[in-house]
Amino acid sequence: MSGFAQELDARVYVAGHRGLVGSAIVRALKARGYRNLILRTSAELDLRDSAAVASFFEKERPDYVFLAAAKVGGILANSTYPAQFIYDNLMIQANVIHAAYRQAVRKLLFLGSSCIYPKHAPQPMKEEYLLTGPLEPTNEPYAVAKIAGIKLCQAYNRQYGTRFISLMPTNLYGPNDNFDLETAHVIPALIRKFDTAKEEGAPYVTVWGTGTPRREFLHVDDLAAACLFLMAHYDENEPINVGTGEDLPIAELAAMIKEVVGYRGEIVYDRSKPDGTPRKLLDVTRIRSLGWRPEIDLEEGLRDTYAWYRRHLAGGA
Ligand code: GFB
Repeated sequence: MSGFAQELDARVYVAGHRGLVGSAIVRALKARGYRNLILRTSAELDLRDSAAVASFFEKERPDYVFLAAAKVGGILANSTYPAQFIYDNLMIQANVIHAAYRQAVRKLLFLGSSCIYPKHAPQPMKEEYLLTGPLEPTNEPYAVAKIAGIKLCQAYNRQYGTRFISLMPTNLYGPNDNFDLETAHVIPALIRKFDTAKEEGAPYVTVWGTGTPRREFLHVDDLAAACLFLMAHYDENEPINVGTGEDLPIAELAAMIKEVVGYRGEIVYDRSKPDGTPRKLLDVTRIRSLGWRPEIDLEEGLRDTYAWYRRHLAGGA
């Protein structure tokens, strides 16, 4: 059992601390009283550069690493920039995981994604469905990189006796998300679209696809709580799913966001845009059996995220 929960003086490196996930992990660590956080922006440390990552680890010698740095994006960004999605993620993971091994990091937590599972996996998706069928084509390069990250952790554990764990989050949302319409995931995209339409009095909002795909959404503060919990309590070689265990159709999500924003116009579906995978619900039996469950329900989380958007980005985003 790790002493992470008690070691408030430990040197904790959060890779990707400005992103949706990394910033939530930093908030959670600070709230628990961790005093020695190691943080670098991508301008200060390019994680795709092996030599730079190796010398950073040699100098800083972190005890614990949360690997939340990644090239991420919504369905359109994944299809538009497949080379960057596979290259950046492979490099970031390989460099950080190898340096963590070389510098004898006590424990590392790698963040994967629910898109690692086969497109037509039975629902809900159990951890053991990994590599049992073809992937969803719109994000295959990203998924292949994330699968490589899991395999890196497992191979290093087996050969070198490291303690590198992998966590598979479902679709995430919350403060510090990317609200750029071309590259965003569905929740920030729809928050922005409905908010702009309300401000401008537009008669309708366009939602991509058919509205029928189902997705599961987890607030990033719940994910961050799970990351700290697993850093303290999970030591298995197998990845572990983190989600709510509940999903809903995109059409229902759109109706909820419309309501939260207070927009009164219509919703129009653009069927020229891809639906992506039909369903992506995680089986969360494993993490539930360890005693962890999420606390923020979707409506509350959407209200919180919309309030954050209004405070930080509305108008100038
Ligand atoms: O969130 P999203 O981009 O990612 O799309 P995926 C989810 C669903 O919402 C798709 C629909 O069916 C979209 O067609 N959608 C409707 C929209 N309106 C919009 C919109 O305005 N913007 C966006 N982005 N979607 C990603 C993967 O897949 O999920 C990543 O590409 C990653 O690799 C991430 O795994 C969690 O759930 O389809």
